[in-house]
Amino acid sequence: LRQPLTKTRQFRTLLQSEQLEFICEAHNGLSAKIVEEAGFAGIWASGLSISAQFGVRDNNEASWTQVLEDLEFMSDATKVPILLDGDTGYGNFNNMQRLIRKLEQRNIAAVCIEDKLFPKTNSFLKGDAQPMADMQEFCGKIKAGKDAQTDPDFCIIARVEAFICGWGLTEALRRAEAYHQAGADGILIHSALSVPDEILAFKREWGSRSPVVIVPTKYYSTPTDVFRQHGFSMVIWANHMLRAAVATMQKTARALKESENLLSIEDKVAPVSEIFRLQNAAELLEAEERYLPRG
Ligand code: SPV
Ligand code: MG
Repeated sequence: LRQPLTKTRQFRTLLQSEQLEFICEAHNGLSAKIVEEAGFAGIWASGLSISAQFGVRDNNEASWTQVLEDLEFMSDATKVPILLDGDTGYGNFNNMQRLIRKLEQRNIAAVCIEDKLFPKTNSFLKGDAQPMADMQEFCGKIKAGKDAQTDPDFCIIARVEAFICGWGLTEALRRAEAYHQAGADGILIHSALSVPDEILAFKREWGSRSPVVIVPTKYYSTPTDVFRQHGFSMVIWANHMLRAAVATMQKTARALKESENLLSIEDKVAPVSEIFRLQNAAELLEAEERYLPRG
C-alpha cells in the first residue's frame, strides 16, 4: 500500500517545483474545504482573514493559540498542505521555536514569518511608516525555527517587507540574502504597489537562489503569465475567500432585513444539503448504523 505524501512533503514539492504554483486563502474549516475542493494544492492561512473572521484587527489581537485552534479545524478538514501566515512569529526566537513545535503537532506544513515588529500591522495600513525587525535578530528567529522542526520537510518562508516599509531594492536583496543564509526555504517578497515593478526588479536580481513567493493583492491586474515568465515559484491569492464571503453576507443580510421574507434570497444561497455535504454528514449516518444499538 502506498502511503499518501505527508503535507510537509507536498508543500515542499510545490515550493520547489519548476512551474508556477497557486495557493488560496482560507480562514476556517469550511473555507479550507472549499478551497481544496476547487482544486488548490495548498492553503494560505491568512493572518488578515483569520483575524477578520474573529471580528478583530490584523494586529495580533487574536492570540497565537486562538489562531492555532482555528488552524486545527482547517487542517482536520483538508488533505492539502497549509502555509500559515505566522506574522512576526508571535515573539522572539523562543516563541518561534514553540510555534514550530505546535504547528508540527497540528500537521501544518509550513510557516511564513515577516521581518517586522510584534504586534504586527497589516502591510496595506501605513506600510512605509512601519519599522522593520533588526536583520540579525530576524536571522536568529529563522535559525531557531529551523532548529526546532523535527520533520525535515517542514518549510519556513521568510517574508521581506523592505518594499512595504519604504526601503527599496538594495535593502530587500540584502535582507533576502541574509534570510536565505540563515536557512529560509523560500523568500516571500511583498509589495503594495498597483504595478508589479518592485517584485519583478527583485526577482531579476535574485535569480534562482531560492524559491520566491508573491502576493499580488495590490497588483491584481498583472497577467499571471508575467509571474510565470519571471520564474516565480508560488502565487498566494491571499484574502479572496474572506472578501467573497463578506460581500455575499452583506448582500444577504440587507435583503433579508429589507424584505422580511426568505423568498428574496433562497435561490442565491447554498442549499442546506450542500452544507451537510461539506460537513460530511453522510459519514455520521453510516457510522450510526454501525455503532448504535438497533431497535
Ligand atoms: C495576510 O493575508 O494576512 C497577509 C498578506 O499577510 S497581506 O494582507 O497582503 O499582508
Ligand atoms: Mg498577514
